Amino acid sequence: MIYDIYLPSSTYNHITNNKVCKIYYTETNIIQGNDCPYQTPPTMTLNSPENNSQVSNINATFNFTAIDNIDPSISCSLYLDSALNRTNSSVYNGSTTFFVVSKLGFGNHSWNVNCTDTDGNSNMSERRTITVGYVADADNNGKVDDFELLAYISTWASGKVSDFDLLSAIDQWAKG
Ligand SMILES: [Ca+2]
Ligand SMILES: [Ca+2]
Repeated sequence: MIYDIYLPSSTYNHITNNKVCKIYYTETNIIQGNDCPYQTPPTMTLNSPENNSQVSNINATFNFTAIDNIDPSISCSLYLDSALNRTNSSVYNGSTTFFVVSKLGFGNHSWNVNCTDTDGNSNMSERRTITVGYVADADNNGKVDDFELLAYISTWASGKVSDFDLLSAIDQWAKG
């Protein structure tokens, strides 16, 4: 036979706000296991940019989804090159969240996200690498519009991007 016994949080140092753990005992008082939902940290999925992708030197959009087992709102921070860049302290559980960063320096950078739930449990996402360069889709909306193409042609004319990259940009522009 298994009993459910609810113990007050004060018996556990790691639990705050009078929250309880559920401990399962057998008749012989041996703990069968415990269930402490207030100790479970959020988990994060990085959506974009992809690992090893190229992003615009003008605007880079970092997109992720954070999920927590309980809390409706989570605090999440963006780390660039292991340094805290910015924090959104009211990320909705399960929603897609964006951080837009302007004028990242050229070259390689790493990015990852750290989220903390309201019980103080935190978790770190995977870390991805991106390369910042001249990208035709400067505003990161997935399309190359007329103005972006014209700007990219000037960048190409000044020798900063290859013919191949320009042709790819024209291709993207033609697709609308
Ligand atoms: Ca949690
Ligand atoms: Ca665009």
